[in-house]
Amino acid sequence: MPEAPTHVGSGKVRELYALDDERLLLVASDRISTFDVVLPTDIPDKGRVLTGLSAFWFARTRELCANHLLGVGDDARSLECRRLEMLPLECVVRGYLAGSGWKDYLRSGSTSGRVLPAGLAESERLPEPIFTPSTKAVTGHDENIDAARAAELVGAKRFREVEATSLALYRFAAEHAAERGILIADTKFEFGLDQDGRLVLADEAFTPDSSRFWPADDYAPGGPQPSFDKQFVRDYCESLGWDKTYPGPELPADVVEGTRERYVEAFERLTGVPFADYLVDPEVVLR
Ligand code: Q0Z
Repeated sequence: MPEAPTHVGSGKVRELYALDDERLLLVASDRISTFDVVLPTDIPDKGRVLTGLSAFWFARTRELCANHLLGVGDDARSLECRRLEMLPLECVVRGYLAGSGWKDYLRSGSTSGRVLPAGLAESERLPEPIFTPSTKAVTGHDENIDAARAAELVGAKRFREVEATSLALYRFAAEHAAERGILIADTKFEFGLDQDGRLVLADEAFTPDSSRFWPADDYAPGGPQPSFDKQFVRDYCESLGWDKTYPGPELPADVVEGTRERYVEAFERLTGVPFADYLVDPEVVLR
């Protein structure tokens, strides 16, 4: 008899289980967070959309970098993964100036120790994508660090490898997404090492939870951009005057349904696969 998976970790909206010594199961729930708070209302199919997108990108980028994907669960919301020795680094690539990159730039003209051109506007496309690693904070926000600090954490040679690999992955996905009307403003990767010390892409890849997705049609630098997936949720929460502390508000049915449609739209635009086909046979995104 196969043993029941052991729960080994929780993220905000995902759970991690050990299948055996070599394999993990990463399960994406339908929970949604906004302003760093997980809301009490689920978005049906969100976990399946994110799992399908991750699997799609892992399959499409395997020539650029090995990854941890072993298979997609029949439930369409779980990924069977190779268990790795994780690097203590959040590998962030920014193609546009948003979030903490923009905040850093306003204060110092730089982010993660990288000096940027003067006069950039919020959400502006950068002259070229930049690698802005951060440390994994156990609680609170990840802290942007410079290349020297990142190289201390993983070694200079490994640092150069994760930087080059991260930039190549971002360029590939950003170009694919832009052709389909979605700007990937920035993204976060986690890498691990296999038994032979080879670099392996782990965790999730180019999901709207690990990346900023913007609708290309509405792109207008000079201020914050609407989120492809979460904008209805943010607008609704702002309309309440909620103070962004726990507990978050319940979402009304129209916000839930509109948000679900945006996730499914992102899935279908990026993969080219009807979401209903993915639910019937999750491995369709791997082909
Ligand atoms: C990923 C995380 C989640 C909680 C550990 N292939 C791997 N090998 C070893 N460790 C990990 C992976 Cl993906 C690993 N996390 C992040 C994900 C819930 C934490 F779904 N932590």
